[in-house]
Amino acid sequence: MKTKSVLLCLLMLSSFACQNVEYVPGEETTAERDSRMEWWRDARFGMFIHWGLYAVPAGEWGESKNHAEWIRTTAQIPLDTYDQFIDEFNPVKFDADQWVKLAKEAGMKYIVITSKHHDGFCLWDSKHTEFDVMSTPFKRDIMEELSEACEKEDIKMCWYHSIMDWHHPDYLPRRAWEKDRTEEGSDFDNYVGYMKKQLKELLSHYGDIGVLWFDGEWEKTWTGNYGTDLYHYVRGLQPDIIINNRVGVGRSGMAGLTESGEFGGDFGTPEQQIPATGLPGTDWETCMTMNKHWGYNRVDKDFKSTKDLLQKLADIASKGGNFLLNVGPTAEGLFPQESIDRLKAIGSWMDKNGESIYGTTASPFKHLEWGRCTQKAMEESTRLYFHVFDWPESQKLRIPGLGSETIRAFILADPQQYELKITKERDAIIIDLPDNCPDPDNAIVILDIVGDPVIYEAPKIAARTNTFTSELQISLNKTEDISDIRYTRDGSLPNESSQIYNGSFTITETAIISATCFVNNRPISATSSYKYEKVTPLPGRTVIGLKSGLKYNYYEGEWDKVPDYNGLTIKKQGVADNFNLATKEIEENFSIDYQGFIDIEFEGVYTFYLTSDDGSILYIGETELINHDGLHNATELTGEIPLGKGLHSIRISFFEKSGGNMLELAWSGPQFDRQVVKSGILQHLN
Ligand code: FHN
Repeated sequence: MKTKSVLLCLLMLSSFACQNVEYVPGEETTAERDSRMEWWRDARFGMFIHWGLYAVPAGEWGESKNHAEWIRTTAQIPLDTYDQFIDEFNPVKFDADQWVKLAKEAGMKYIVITSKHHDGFCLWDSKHTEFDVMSTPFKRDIMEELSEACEKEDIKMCWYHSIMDWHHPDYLPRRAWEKDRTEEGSDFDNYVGYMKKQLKELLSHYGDIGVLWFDGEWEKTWTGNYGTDLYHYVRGLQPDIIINNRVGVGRSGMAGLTESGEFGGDFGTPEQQIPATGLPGTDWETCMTMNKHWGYNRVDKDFKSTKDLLQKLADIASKGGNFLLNVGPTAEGLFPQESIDRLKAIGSWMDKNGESIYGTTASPFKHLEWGRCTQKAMEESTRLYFHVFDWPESQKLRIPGLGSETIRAFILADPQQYELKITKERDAIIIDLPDNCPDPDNAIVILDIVGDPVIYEAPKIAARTNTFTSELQISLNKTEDISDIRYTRDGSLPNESSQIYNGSFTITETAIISATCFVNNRPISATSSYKYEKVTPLPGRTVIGLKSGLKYNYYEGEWDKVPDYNGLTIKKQGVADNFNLATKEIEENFSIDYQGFIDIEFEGVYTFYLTSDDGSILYIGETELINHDGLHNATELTGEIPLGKGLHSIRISFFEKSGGNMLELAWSGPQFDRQVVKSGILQHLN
């Protein structure tokens, strides 16, 4: 064989070798990761489907109709009773092609379906359990039919898979109320082995899978090491698959983002909420129900409007995230009509405006009064998509602080792309709009600009508190160094003769600070404005006979909010050194009511930071300063209050239902930065 042909063969062999690149943990380059994430980042919009045995009871059990996919736990249904749903699951109206077409026509690019939810029931033909769809009268592999339908429609098939499994004998822990299911002989590593075998089925027999959406990772048996191992295992089966952060631990509750230091998979998963701002450098996807339940609930008709869903889609895309919108099919295999109606309406909007969502990146603006913005880089220009939620009556669309040279503007839905007039006013670009709004839910106005966007943010106005009792220091900051900040104290619009900011200044009376960035005496940014009010402090008291610590009353019971203590039996009472739950006797279903005094050494405005899981209410004197009541994970609310020197009564009422519990009160004042309230200044009257 001639040298040349040998070389050619070697080259061919090496190219084949490259095409079957194995996944090697830790060896993925940024470029390779970007390539793997590209379809997902461009897609922006997917369908979540929660479907399983729980569709049979459809949320109803006994007197309650508010259950859904958690029904086995929320209704405390024993395993053998729940297993009977197997004989009733026969979704004869299920049509995979119809489902996939509904998703595609809605503009969704991927479908994430519950291959197995927490109840452990498997929607595919698994060789590793009888608790699967082949044991039902339906006897069809739903995942096979769906993956084939997705293949036909070029929709990415993705699996939701619950780590938590309330059915498998080796999964731990058991449900607290399942007294009859011993943990004896259970081996969690056996369960992990079972889960891996099932994942191998799901990643071997159904084609390329776009995303593995893990869930149910929050119980103490699942660890970061299990998570990292499972991530590598799954990538080893399908190297190009994308895996969410719930494979690991450290997800900050429903905020869905992984705490630093923990392994976060490929993207964060805010649930039923949208982050307040974009998260530069972080891939994330908000998942959300259309009504109040993930799984089908027959009586839940509280569906979000199409307008609300479209504006959520725009808000999420403007922050660089994906939107995973849920459908909970019925036991017959049908999407609820309310879901179909919304999917179709969203689809008709996407037909005209999808370009403003797909393949876009986050807004270059921090805030737009009338809507949102997404953007797309072109060759020598950038296309800005303005999502106008509130069509201005003036027919003038005001884009603040845009320093870029404009090229043209037009309505995306306008087939003629009629050019709209563009003018400049102070720092803003003004686009003249037609009087007829093309879409009251979200109308897209396109503005093409030269190069990358040049945005001048309005100056930031900062002070320690929003109110003050004697004086307050004000500072102004900006994000670039080419301009001067000019400001006024009476709320008037700064102009070329207004005071130039050259360092923080003090106010001693109520003032409205307004600030704008100027270059060559021309405003280039929007104007920030904030009112700082001078207030009278609540008078402190002198109280004789105080002792250190707080009085507390301790109660046990099950509540969804801070209870009304009148008529409740006090289980225990005494003196606590601080607001720290140290006197609790159990981890769930308890409430503690703390009362005492806090000693204020210097008059001024104090900020309190109340963190709790579950609910809490902070009272200072007669003021309910922070109401952080209700069921939630450990999150913080703040409040500020002007206090005179001396003693002020303080009270925190707290309750915990289930899951983690914690309570912490921190504060900052005229003489100190944020710190946990120290025990030494808390006192009580015997
Ligand atoms: O417990 C599940 C819940 O049933 C649902 O699947 C959601 C969807 O993301 N995830 C968990 C709650 O965070």
